[in-house]
Amino acid sequence: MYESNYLAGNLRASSQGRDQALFAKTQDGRTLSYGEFFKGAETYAAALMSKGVLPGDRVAVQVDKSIEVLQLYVGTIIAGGIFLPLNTAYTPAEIEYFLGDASPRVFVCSSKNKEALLPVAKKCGVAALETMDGDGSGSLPDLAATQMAGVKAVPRAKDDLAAILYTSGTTGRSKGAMLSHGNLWSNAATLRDYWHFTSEDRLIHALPIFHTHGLFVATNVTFAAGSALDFMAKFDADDVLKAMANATVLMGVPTFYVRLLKHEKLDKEHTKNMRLFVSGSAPLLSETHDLWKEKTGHAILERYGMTETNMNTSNPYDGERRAGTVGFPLPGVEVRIMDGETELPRGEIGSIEVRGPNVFQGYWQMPEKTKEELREDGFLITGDLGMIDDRGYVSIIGRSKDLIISGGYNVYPKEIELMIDDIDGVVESAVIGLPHPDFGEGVCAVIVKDPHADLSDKTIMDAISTDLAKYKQPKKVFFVDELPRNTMGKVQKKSLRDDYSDTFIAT
Ligand code: MLC
Ligand code: AMP
Repeated sequence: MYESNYLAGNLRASSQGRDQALFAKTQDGRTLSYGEFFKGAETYAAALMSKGVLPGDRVAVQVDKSIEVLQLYVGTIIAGGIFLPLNTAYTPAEIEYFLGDASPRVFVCSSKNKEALLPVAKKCGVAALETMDGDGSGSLPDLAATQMAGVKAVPRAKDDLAAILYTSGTTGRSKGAMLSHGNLWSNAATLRDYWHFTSEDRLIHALPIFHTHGLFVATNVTFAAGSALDFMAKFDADDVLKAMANATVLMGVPTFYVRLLKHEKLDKEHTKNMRLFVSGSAPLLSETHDLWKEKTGHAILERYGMTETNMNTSNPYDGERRAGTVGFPLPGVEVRIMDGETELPRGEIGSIEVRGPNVFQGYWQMPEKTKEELREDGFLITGDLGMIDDRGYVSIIGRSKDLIISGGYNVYPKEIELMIDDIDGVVESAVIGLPHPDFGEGVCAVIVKDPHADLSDKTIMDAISTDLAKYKQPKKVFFVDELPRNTMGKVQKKSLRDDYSDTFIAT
């Protein structure tokens, strides 16, 4: 029934014949078997088709986390559509850009946001606006409930698109990374094998499901192995610690581990059922790695990925998991360190480039951007700086792209600088990331104002907060007389980061 659809067929195959096996348990105690999950996904596929979704149509989704969202994801794939998840923190102004750029056939939002988003959807020519809430209710679930399961999957090949995930851009404009059926499945199968996932596993799923980490790494690997999910609405250290009694794996961003380490009950006893702790999306401090090992006896396995590539490298399952490194290139993935057009030898720092079946198809309707970052030989210029040591471990040393990663969310300074510079009385601004004990990096704005302007941090925040997602908003604003510049006139963000480095860290 699913065979002709590359991704859906593969996701389904691993649990074939095991329809009674547990797929997910939610926090309110609801359990869902694989059979029930896929039946529900088929009704979502039928609902989307009844709304006119044709192969290649985009289905944009900004809703609270629920199992039904995963059914909608798989249902979109079964219907031959392209799933386009959006961060729940995005404001209507931010959503307008995505809907305008991707022209989805269907947009699914929370019922609480419907009033604000209806005019936005109309303006962008979206044919159908549907609702879906965290408790599984809404107009789309209602429609799905009237549909029959058993719909035949729409044929889709390996190179057809399965998803578009927007990543913010250095110019301030977000870019839609196009991921194919083959991109997603190859990575899921590789990670299942590399991390020894089996049907005996139970993964604590506390990540959001609008990004690669929670949607593809955690969920697709679970499908690929026929494992089960402990499905949580959001990260809560208490809940996660409790779940460890029956679970085997946790995937998280470094903030998860930092917060769990603060929990008084974290010890070897509470983690004894667990076999694997995975960290990624942002750098894990060696200090966090070492403390975790000391308290739990487990070495966190750090891996490195990107929206454009899924996962690229991973520390080994067996063998030394080296703190401060992201391990080895995954099977089938090539990593090289470049200085311009020259490949550097081991031990030298340069630009990290990756190639493999995991690497995306390019940016949606941005051929020029795609050309800038995806080389003709298939290597993607990641924008990360790193090196490979003599044993083959890859380390990320920094970034050539001007990017802040806060609690695993990417924040591109340019987007915020453009908004701040638009405020009356602002001469110019620089947005930087400063060391933050909880989020890794905290967003800060350094602003030069007109000496006669009556501006305070409050007036700045008032001016940008309506249109900017909360996690992107500066947690601190500084006013200065001028920004430091080099001889070329370029703002020296490193010097600013040094000047304000203690802002969030008590000295
Ligand atoms: C929430 N806030 C954040 C924030 N998350 N601010 C900065 N950065 C963040 N990441 C804001 C809240 O709005 C709130 O504002 C205040 O900070 C404190 O919120 P909180 O209650 O402590 O936050 P919480 O809801 O617990 O969320 C923190 C978190 C969450 C770390 C659990 O951000 C999270 O789940 N992050 C994971 C992101 C992720 O999945 N990244 C993967 C990308 S994929 P106020 O003012 O209202 O108090 C990728 C590729 C790869 O990168 O390699 O994986
Ligand atoms: P995103 O665009 O959200 O997919 O973020 C991808 C970026 O996150 C990468 O280019 C890296 O800069 C960063 N990243 C992901 N994993 C790690 C890691 N383990 N260590 C350091 N940075 C990471």
